[in-house]
Amino acid sequence: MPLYHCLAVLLLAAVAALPVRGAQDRPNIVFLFSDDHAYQSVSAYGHGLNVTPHIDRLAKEGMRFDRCYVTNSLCGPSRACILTGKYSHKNGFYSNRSRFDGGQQTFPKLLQKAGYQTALIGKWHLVSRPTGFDHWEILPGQGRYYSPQFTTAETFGKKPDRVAEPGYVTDVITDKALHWLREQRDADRPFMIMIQHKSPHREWSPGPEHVADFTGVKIPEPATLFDDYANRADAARMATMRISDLRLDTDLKLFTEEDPRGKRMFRLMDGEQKAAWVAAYEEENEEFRNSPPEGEELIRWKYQRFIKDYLRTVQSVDDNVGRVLDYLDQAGLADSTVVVYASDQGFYLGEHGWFDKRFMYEQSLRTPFLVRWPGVTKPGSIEGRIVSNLDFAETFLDVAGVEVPADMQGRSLVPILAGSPPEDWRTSFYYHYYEGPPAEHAVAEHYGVTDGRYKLIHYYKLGQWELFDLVTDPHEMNSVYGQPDYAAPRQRLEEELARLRSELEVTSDDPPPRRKGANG
Ligand code: SGN
Ligand code: CA
Repeated sequence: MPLYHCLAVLLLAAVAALPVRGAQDRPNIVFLFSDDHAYQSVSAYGHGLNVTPHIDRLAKEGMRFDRCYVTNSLCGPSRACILTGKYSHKNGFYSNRSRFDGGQQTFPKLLQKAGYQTALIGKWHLVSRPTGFDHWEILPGQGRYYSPQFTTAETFGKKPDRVAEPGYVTDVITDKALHWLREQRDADRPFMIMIQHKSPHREWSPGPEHVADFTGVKIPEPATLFDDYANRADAARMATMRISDLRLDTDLKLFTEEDPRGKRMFRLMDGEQKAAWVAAYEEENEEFRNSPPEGEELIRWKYQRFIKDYLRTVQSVDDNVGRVLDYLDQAGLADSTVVVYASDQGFYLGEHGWFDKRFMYEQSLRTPFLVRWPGVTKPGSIEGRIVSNLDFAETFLDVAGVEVPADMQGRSLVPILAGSPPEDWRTSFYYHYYEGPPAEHAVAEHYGVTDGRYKLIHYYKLGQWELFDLVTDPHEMNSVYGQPDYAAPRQRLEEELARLRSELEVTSDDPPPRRKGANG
C-alpha cells in the first residue's frame, strides 16, 4: 500500500476512535425545564390536545425522545437525580420531605470546575442552599403564579428570605434568565443555564395572555377518565388524586372577589391581569352556580376546567421557550448551544381518572425530552431507546468534554445524539417511588422494572404486584400478573428486577422521612 494510503487509513482510524464531540468543542447548554409537563401536551408528541410551536421547534431541529423515564416521579427526587446522575438511594433525596445534601458531587459543580459559568433561575424545591451555581435566583418552595417571590444568594437563610416581583411567573423567570444571558455572564466563557419553570404545576393559574384560550372548546376526554380501578393492585383505587378530588375554589377557580380565596389571588394581580382573569371565567362560573352539575357531569365539568387551565399554563411555557430560542438566534449563539427541554416528571391529564403523577404507569413515568444540538444531532430524529433523567448529568458533562465520574449511575446520551448509539444500550429500567401514605395523594410505595413492552410493579408495603403488557393493554387497565400465559415475561422481569436492584445497590429498607411536614 502506498505510504499516503497508509497515512489516510491511520488518520481515519484515529478520527473514528475519538470520543464523539460537538461541532463546537465546548458548547453552551440551555436546560429548559418545567414542572409536571405531560408529554401528552407537547404537540410534537402528536396527541392533538394543543399546539406548542416553540417546543416543537426543538423536535424539528433536533431529537425527540419517546421513552425518557424518570427514576422517581416527583419534583424534588427528579431534580436531585438530574443534578447527581444518581438514584434517590444514592443521592439521599427520596421524597419531597427530604433535604438535598449540597455538599455532594453534582454536574453543575463539575462544569464550574471545567471553566463553565453556571446559572439557575426558577423552581428549585430542594430546600438546601443551591451549590455549584455562579448565579441563582430561586422560587421559595413551590413558588406562586402571580407576583412571584425569589430567594437569592444574598437573602437565603435571612428573614425575609424573599423579594416579590410583579408579573406572571413564567414570564418573570424568563426575563431573569435573559437578563443573565444578555448582561451578567462573561461572553468569553461557555455557560450552562437551568431555566426551571413552576408551570404547569397545580393550581394551574393561567397567565393574562392565555387565560381565555380554549373558551367554548370541548377538549376530548381520555378513554380512561372513568377508570374503576378493577383488575389491579389496591394502590390505584387507594390514591386520592382523582379529577373528582379537585377543589372547586382553589384548583378550579370558582371563586369571586369576595371569597377568601379570591381575595388572596387578586391581591397578587395588577388591574389588567385581574380584568383579563375575571372576563375569562365570569360567564362559565355564573353558569355553574346557577345550575351546578352533579355525578358524572360534575366530573366532566371538572375535567374540562382542569385541562383547559393546565393547557393555558403550558401555552405560556411555550411562548417563553420561544423567547429563549429567539435570543439564541439573535445573539448568534444557536449553533454553539445545546438546548434541552424536559420536565421533572410526566402527569396524568385525566387518564385513570387522575391528575398528579407518582405512579409507575406511563403518563407519569415518561417525561417529554427534546434536544437540539446543531451540527451533531440530525434534525427531526426520533429516538425510542429507554433513556432517563438519570442520564442528564452524564450527558451534559460529556457535551462539555468533562470526564463522567464512575459513581454516576446513568450514561451519556452523546453517542445517541450523534447518531451512533452503542449496541449495549440499556433495554430495561428500574423505578422507585418512596412518598407513600399518609403523604398527599396516598400513592403506595412501589418499585418496578420495564423493558418498554412489559412492566412489573411491586407495591412492597401492600405485598401486591402488577404486570402489564403495554402492547395488548396500552392504557394499563388489566394486570396479568397471575395469568399462566404471562409466566415467561413475568419470570424474565422478576429476574431483571433482582439484577437491577443488585447492580444499582438499592437498599432493602426505605429511609425514615427526614423532615416533618411535606415540602409543599
Ligand atoms: C403540592 C400539590 C400536590 C403535588 C405536590 C408535589 N398540592 O403539594 O398536588 O402532588 O405539590 O408536586 S397543592 O394543593 O399544594 O398544589 S411536586 O411537583 O412539587 O412534586
Ligand atoms: Ca413536578
